[in-house]
Amino acid sequence: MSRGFWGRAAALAATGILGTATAVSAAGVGQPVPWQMDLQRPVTEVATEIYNFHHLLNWIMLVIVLFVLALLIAVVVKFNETKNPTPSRTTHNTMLEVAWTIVPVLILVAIAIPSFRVLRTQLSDPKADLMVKVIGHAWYWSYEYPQDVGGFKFDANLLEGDDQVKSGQPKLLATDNEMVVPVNKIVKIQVTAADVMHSWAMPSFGFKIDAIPGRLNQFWFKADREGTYHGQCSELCGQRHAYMPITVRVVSEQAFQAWTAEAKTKFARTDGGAKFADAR
Ligand SMILES: [Cu+2]
Repeated sequence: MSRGFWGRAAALAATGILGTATAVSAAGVGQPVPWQMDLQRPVTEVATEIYNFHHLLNWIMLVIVLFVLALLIAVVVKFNETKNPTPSRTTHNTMLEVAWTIVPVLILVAIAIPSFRVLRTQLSDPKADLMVKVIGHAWYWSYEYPQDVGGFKFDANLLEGDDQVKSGQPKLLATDNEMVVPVNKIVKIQVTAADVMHSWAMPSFGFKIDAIPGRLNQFWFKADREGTYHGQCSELCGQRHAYMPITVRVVSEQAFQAWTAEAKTKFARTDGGAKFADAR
């Protein structure tokens, strides 16, 4: 039996609210799913911290909204003209004023602590096991792997038409060549652009990073789950901005070795290895 629109919407809203109770609910893994209410399942430490922080904020907001709503209802019911014909002329209440200054400060402090924790993780900059250079082009991404894993580069274009249908990959999110990285390894990406500004964004990894011509941005991730993850360019970069998706395949160490061995022969060699900025 199919539920109507409102039934479905209500069920999803309930899932969304209840979903906040569990650390990780069953939203899309590596890609969005129809009627998704939650964030995509986080697969890195940074993404997990962002996810938990997001849910903590939702709970705090829910409590505040319900509290203010209760106050409003109390005002409407108890202090309307009929019930309360001669209103109080009180203008000051020191205790109340102290309380409504201190309580929000405490709430902000409580929010600041996990917020700074997320920042600390994001900016921790651990030693890289693998460096990959990511270059945004109008309108596709290209990837360069350093000499120690074979020294090659390739483009990743949108998988369209029959190719997309045959691949079984999601529409507008899959690419012909994928960025492949090993699981549980610290991968650092150095991101730049060849023409206009782009942004390399991967929801399951919990970050997006601007790709800016003439500049090198850097970020790291350590995916703790094998799988295929999809993202999109997130900087409005022109006519085909919506058609330059990002696909990352996280595989086992052995599968990664096998892939690099094949990639070395399949893709263009980089002479002397891709040029990487000094990174630890
Ligand atoms: Cu772009």
